Amino acid sequence: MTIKLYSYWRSSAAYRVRIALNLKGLGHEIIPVSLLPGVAEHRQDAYRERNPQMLVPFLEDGDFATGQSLAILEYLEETYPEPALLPADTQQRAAVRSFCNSICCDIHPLNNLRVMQYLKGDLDISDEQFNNWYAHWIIEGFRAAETAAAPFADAGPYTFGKSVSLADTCLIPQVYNARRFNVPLDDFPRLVAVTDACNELDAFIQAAPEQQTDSTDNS
Ligand SMILES: N[C@@H](CCC(=O)N[C@@H](CS)C(=O)NCC(=O)O)C(=O)O
Repeated sequence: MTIKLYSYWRSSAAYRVRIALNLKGLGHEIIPVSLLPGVAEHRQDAYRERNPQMLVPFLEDGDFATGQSLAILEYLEETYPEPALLPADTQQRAAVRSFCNSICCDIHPLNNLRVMQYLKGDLDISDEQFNNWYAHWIIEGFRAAETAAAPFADAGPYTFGKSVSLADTCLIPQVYNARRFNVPLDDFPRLVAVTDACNELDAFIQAAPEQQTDSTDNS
């Protein structure tokens, strides 16, 4: 049974799941859902019936289906445990999950598409105010992420040392977003080093936005 992932090339939440699917070597079909303003397939009936949350990613695995990238990552980890993307040790697992949550729950939602559209559209803020908002929440979150990842620098190239984990699947898409919006990363040398290391791995290369078939969908 083929795994199907409803995805948008520039969706960093979908990017997390694309990386995990590749790391686990799981064959899958990517189904593009355009978030492009004016197209907004994710808000149309056909997609809303599938996922009432009207967000990507959305995963189907046989009869099972779920949205929310963290739920999908945990589902994949439990259903397809090899290679493991969470450490065996309970406390280390909590540390990885805490890192993932800090990105997926405390940074990303503040800079999500619908939030950006509300700020720029309904609240009519200027480009400068928008850029300040965007950078503010990334810098605030990355300060904590840098502090969490820095002690592992001697242990290995990835966020928590020698093994790639769910932390990396969440970090690298957020760094992509930061770069897309020209957020300076000089204060986060460990996060940049981890990103460089991950981006040498085929699983991350193939999951990158520019590698997606819908990357010609301009936004
Ligand atoms: N908490 C959700 C967030 C998903 C999400 O925000 N996806 C974005 C793309 S990265 C989206 O579909 N945005 C559509 C919109 O904001 O209207 C998850 O982790 O899956």
